[in-house]
Amino acid sequence: MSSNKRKADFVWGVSTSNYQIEGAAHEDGRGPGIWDTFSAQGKIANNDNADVACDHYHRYPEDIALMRDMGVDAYRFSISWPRVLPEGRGRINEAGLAFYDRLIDRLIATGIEPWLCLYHWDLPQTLEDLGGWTARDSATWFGDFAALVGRRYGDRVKRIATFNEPAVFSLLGYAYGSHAPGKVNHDALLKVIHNVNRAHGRAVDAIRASVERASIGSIHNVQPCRPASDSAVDRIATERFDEYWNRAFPGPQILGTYPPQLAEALAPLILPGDLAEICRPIDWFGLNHYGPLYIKESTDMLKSGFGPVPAHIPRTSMGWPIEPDGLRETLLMLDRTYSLPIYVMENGTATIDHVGDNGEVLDQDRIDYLKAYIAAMDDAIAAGADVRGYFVWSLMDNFEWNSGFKERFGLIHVDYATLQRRPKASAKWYGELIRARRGKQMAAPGAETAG
Ligand code: IFM
Repeated sequence: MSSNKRKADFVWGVSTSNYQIEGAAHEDGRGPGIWDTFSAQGKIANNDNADVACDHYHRYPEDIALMRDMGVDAYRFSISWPRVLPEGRGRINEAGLAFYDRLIDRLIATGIEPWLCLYHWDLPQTLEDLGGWTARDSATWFGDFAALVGRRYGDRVKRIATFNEPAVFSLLGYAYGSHAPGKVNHDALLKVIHNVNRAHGRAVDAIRASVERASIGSIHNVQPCRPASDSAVDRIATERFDEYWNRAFPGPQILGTYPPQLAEALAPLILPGDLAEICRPIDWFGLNHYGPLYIKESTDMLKSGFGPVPAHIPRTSMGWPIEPDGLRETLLMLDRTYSLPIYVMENGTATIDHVGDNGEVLDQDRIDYLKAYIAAMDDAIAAGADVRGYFVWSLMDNFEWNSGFKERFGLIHVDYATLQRRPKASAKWYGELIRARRGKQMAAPGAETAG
């Protein structure tokens, strides 16, 4: 596809995930998931939980109206596995499936394209009790779940991703213990990596078989890994960490091979035929990107850990480095390595937002961040990277996993006491950017633009 055509079709969107916004944790037959268990163990800041979250389950019409006001082309959301299959397999919960029918139908009626992600970290607890992703059977469970979703929504939804950030939930869940299910176990981590990859392959096949003209991707967090110091040990730790964080999933899924250190560690788990089952043709690469990582040798299980961000680099309220050029570098690297069209499926920042006396939320830091990162994406496109869309994380403030509600990533402010939504200054800014860019595309179809 020529770069002219690419620009004219560029997709501007916003992203969320089911567990972070839906709430209704105990309604309409949803089963428990691993994050419900993890939260009940007191593992979340401020002892928060997502039982209510943003109450999107009931307020989705208002949320779609807010998206319409912003003028986005597309909305990326995820399906709650325990809402549609309360035990993870077998018994289907019709009420859960019907919720996503309502959501999808309303998006389409509003002119917003639904982009569906199958797994954003909400594993049914019943499956976890059977070993979760450490069990080889998990690939079959996930393939069956994907087939159910494909059959039910595939007439209306064509853009489907298998997993969101498999490296994050695997490593934080099994190497660092800071995310559900809160384990620290190297053997388990290796099994999880391989089984999640096998599950991806099964899901791709299930979606191809059930959805006509499906456009399938997988969404990965990819971040340049930089040694926190010049020492040899930090450089070695960084190489090791880069394999686990950036390459353990896209490598086998798209290129059919694990990176070298992982290939050796995983050898006893890889059965004949596994790699062919994992490496199924997909249509696009979903990139989630926030900033680079500074890695140091550590006493953690992987002997690699998160080091300090150099003092001169600005940081977000979560301490994440703000380095837009890292996005340009990452997009060009992905384009060279995987040769797939790329969609930026998440980019954004946590900021400390206050509601002013007149109800305004002036989040200039978020606007500055988004402007700089979108400019870096433009630079990557100008340098030849095949980037076809950009989605802000996130549509609205939400449950930021083990940080609870204290970190706010939204374009829309959510008052968790009243559940009132208020578009922040950044929502207005993003809407204007989309209109300006679309205006240029329509004025000169196919022209390269930089608004
Ligand atoms: O909130 C998360 C999201 O669920 C996955 N990507 C990163 C976001 C910000 O931490």
